[in-house]
Amino acid sequence: QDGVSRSEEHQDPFELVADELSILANRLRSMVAAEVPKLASAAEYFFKVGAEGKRFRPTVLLLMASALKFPISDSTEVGVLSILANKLRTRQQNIAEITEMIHVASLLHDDVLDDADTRRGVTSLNCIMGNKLSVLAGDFLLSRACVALAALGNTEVVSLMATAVEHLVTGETMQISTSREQRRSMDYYLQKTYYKTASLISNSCKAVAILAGHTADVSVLAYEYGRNLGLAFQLIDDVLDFTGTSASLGKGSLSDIRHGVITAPMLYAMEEFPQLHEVVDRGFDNPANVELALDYL
Ligand code: GRG
Repeated sequence: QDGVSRSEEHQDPFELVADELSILANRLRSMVAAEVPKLASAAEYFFKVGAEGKRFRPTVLLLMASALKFPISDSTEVGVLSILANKLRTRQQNIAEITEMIHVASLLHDDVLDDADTRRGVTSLNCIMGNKLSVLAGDFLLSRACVALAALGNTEVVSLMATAVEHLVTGETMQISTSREQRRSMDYYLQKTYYKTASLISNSCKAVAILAGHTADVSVLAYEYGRNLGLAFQLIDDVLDFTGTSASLGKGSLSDIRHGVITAPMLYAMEEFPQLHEVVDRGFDNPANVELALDYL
């Protein structure tokens, strides 16, 4: 089997970076420590054991860092090259930390916008500490991410990550302010999904490639990989919103439809069943209408 053993083939990707993930968890907790006690407890909330989420983005980035590590031979145990390789690897790990901080900042703001009561299987921060502190904690995490980015001293990487933040905001805006036509367009959905989910993953994958000194063609491939993975991740997330349970999702199911957000499963169903357009037009404030739409899915 092309030199890949059965056990390697089926290895859990999260397991492959388990040690690095626990180092990342500790580093994140110290990176988000705030001076004022209220802000400190708000900022650390989603970095505490039990509220850390799946850590999909750090896992992808740590695996990307391992695949794109600075190439030195195994015999180079000590010396300038191995010191350099370790230094570059640490910088790649920093991107995983920065990305998770940006991601959590977006979740904090998202829960305020959606008035969500559950996130990552625990009560949302806005429910516990209120909207004001949730927004401030998100702002705080973003500024800590900026400090960590600046420390890397690479302007191209700063620009990539800032663009990803801009795209998160753009994608969320596209989601909350859509016209009737836009809500029914697959192109609009894919564009919004790129901004809202895939851009952070693709730009951070590219940053990981750049920080190990790879050429432009490699960093573009890393970007494309992240973009496709991010789009696939969101498509699956959108299906799970219909099929998952509160326990498996860490939040209530059917949240998209209840918020009037039309995602890919509904768009495909609308293509197949034109009568569904009328149901969608009526909106989903009425639970009976939600049930009616679900019959088509
Ligand atoms: C402050 C950066 C910033 C942005 C503000 C609110 C907003 C603009 C953007 C929201 C973007 C958003 C929540 C996109 C959804 C991305 C997504 C798929 C989240 C869920 O990711 P998972 O499943 O979550 O990886 P866990 O909890 O496992 O980390």
